[in-house]
Amino acid sequence: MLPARTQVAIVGAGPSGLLLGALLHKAGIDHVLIERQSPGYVLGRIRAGILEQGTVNLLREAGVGHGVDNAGIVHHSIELVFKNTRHAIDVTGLTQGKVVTAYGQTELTRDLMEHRQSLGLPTVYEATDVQLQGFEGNSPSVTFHKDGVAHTLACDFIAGCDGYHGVARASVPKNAITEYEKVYPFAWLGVLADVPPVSSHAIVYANSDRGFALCSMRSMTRSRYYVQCPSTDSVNQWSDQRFWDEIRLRLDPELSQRMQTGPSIEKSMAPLRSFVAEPMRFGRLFLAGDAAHIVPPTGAKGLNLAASDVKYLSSAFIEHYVDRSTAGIDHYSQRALARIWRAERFSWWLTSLMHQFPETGAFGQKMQEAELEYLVNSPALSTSLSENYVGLPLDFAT
Ligand code: RFL
Ligand code: PHB
Repeated sequence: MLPARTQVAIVGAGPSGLLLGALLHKAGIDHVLIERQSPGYVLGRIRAGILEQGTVNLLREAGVGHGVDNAGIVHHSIELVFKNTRHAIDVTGLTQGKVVTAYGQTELTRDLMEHRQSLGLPTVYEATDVQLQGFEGNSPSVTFHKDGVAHTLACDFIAGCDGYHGVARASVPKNAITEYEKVYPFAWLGVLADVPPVSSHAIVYANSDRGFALCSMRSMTRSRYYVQCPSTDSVNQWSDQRFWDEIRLRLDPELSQRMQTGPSIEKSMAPLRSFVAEPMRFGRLFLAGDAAHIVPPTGAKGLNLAASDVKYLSSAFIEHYVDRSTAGIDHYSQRALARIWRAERFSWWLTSLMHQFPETGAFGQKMQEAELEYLVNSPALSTSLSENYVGLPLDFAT
């Protein structure tokens, strides 16, 4: 039976909504999670792969760290390929011991779902016609249909964790929100294959005059690779053979030769976009994760930013219910946006440095290569890259 009232209604059961639910439950705050899709559909989306230390710590704090602790692959460096040569950046050495962990969004989402199920927390999957009401006043509610039956869930607060195409941001009056957006003129074609990663100790980011390529992993036997391609391409233009031939041409000779290939088990296109909506609070409605911002995946920041939003938002609700203070709620948007804009800058910069744009040309390619030479040889620039890659601190003076 669904309750008719809860403290926090969470819309969207992606990583943001699930993690927020786990943290609220731990703090004794009631919530209901409402998701448009089925659990299988949510798990079928292959997305992010790299977790910052802060994200891993938050998963542990939520009681969901076992998966990443058992199966996550800890990385101390990243590798940059340009002019057919590979260079390692000692990320851990340049950040006083910080690391990143390769662990897929699919696996993380599965851990969060199983945790939720084991606790019997209220979740509605395949909810249709989800609508948000009354958040500008004192009596917000979420209405939806499930199996043809209409439901109304009254609540104190609504957390809009429903991604870029969700209903939460779209429910806000246009004059109350400012949106900043940049759409990149290319996409990533991603392939998942059961072959050992070509470089298991580091993610490889490759700049080449044929376009960007990335080598990542999901385990020691499962690889996730990407190539930059025109936004107008479709998956069926890319046979497995064409993909493997192309990625080899964009890597240095040693990796290209070492790369093992096999049949793809998933293949998808991702458009690249930078997007921020300001503010992230509208009365009793709070946006978190992709509902409020998108980064191009180059810096591996999307999922990590979702996690830091959830950290700020769960702390704000805990301060409200446990400490009877509105300070966290009042500062949520400002605190979250300070970190988001820094991650937007990093993702935009790395995307600009590594990809071929229509205007890049021979001169632009030389400029990218000169900047990459400077980067790998300058401790200052390598440190800047590293401290952004492992994740900036949670709090800034704002
Ligand atoms: P999600 O994962 O989009 O989850 C939102 C959930 O809300 C549901 N929903 C609704 N539920 C109820 N009512 C409605 N009206 C609803 N509308 C939508 C959706 O079904 C969904 O289950 O957002 P969340 O939780 O904020 O998590 C964010 C991350 O998923 C995202 O930042 C990253 O995956 C971004 N991203 C990547 N990040 C990386 O760090 N590395 C990557 O390689 C990477 N690849 C990607 C990506 C995002 C992609 N998108 C958004 C298309 C590749 C793609 C294709
Ligand atoms: C991934 O594993 O999917 C991945 C890793 C690093 C990125 C983007 C995606 O920057």
